[in-house]
Amino acid sequence: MKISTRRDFLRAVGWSAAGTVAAGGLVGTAVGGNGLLVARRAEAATTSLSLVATDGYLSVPGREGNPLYIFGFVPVDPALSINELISTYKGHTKHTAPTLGFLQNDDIKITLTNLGLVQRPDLTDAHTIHWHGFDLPSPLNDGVPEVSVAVPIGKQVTYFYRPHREGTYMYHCHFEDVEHVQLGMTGIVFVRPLQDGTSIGGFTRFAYNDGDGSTGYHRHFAILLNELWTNFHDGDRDIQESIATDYDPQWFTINGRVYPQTVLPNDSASLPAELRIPTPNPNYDDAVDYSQPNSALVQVNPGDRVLLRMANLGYQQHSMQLPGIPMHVVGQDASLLRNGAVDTSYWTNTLYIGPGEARDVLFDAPTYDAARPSDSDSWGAYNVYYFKNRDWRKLSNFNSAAPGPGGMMTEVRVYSPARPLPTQTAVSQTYV
Ligand SMILES: [Cu+2]
Repeated sequence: MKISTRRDFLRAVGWSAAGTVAAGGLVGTAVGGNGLLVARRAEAATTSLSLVATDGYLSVPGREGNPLYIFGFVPVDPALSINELISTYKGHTKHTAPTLGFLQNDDIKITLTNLGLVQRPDLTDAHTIHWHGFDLPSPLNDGVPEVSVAVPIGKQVTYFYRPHREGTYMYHCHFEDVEHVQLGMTGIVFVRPLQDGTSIGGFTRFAYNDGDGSTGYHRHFAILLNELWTNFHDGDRDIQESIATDYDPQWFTINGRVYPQTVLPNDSASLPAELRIPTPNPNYDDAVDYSQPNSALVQVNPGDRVLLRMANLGYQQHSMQLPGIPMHVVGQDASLLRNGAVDTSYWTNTLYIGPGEARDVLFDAPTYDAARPSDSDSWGAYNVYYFKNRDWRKLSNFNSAAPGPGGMMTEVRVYSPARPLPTQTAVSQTYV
């Protein structure tokens, strides 16, 4: 395509469907290594969703009555007008951002609306969405403000994606990114392989186009690691500068929660109060928000093959352990760990993951044994295995008077066959 006008440019980078969508569709054929399929499905779909960007607060043990100031993304009804979005969501953000899952080669449109900040009306920052780790982004839709557009307060931009390579990734705001990422604008995005829905090796759902079922799973869970450093959060709240080289976080989170918040279910207004995380919002006369929607609880049946879709958007490396259950790392940074015919996946009891990195980790849930350490919740009796940071300094909740571990830890609950869990229908589903 000869590019002579701005409209041609937008078409060339995929902004306008008319310029880029190939007609028809072949079911994909594997080419080369890494299980990359290139063709779109004949029934390739378009998914549209909407997010808003604004500020708010979240609760951590040790800061009772003094919640941490955050920025974040909230999923919203696309039918709402900008004024309706502002009146409903401005100042009521959440962390972490919703886990997004799409099928390889489908078209995705995400509309981002910047609602502005209640606590900092002086701060006129734009926001963007950056899908981190994708190897074929169109620059205009990549959310890096220096080379694409950013969304000013009161405005909307619709991003367009067609993810060609399956795997687990992450997304974040890229505007003033050291600040906005730490403030909470982070989430997991994953791309399901075209192989999904076929039956290979006894599985119908897979992490990758592996061709042999070696990345098949029964249940999958999004696990996003972050840290919280009070200076950034209190500094932004109070119009004070933070020096990033002094970074010294106090809380270590999974999906925006610290243990034992991590084992509460996904937030829902239908839950009893003791299963939700209330946050008094100082900007609204301490009216209660529920700002930490995403559970890190891993509920499984004995014998399930389980996929942990992990990413780290903190600024430190973490080492995660699951004592009692070996972990099989089959994917790294959205790449199948296979080099031609050579299997480069590995088994480990300690998983290392650096900032901006992703891992796909499989494990097999053990049989239920009533003689092992066990407990029960509203679903039933379970054996518990702890998925936790290896570093004891990251297993406490700063300043909290509550006894016991905290921080970057959650539970794998293997339920008694007396009441098995139903088939999982969504990533990170929780059962109460
Ligand atoms: Cu931002």
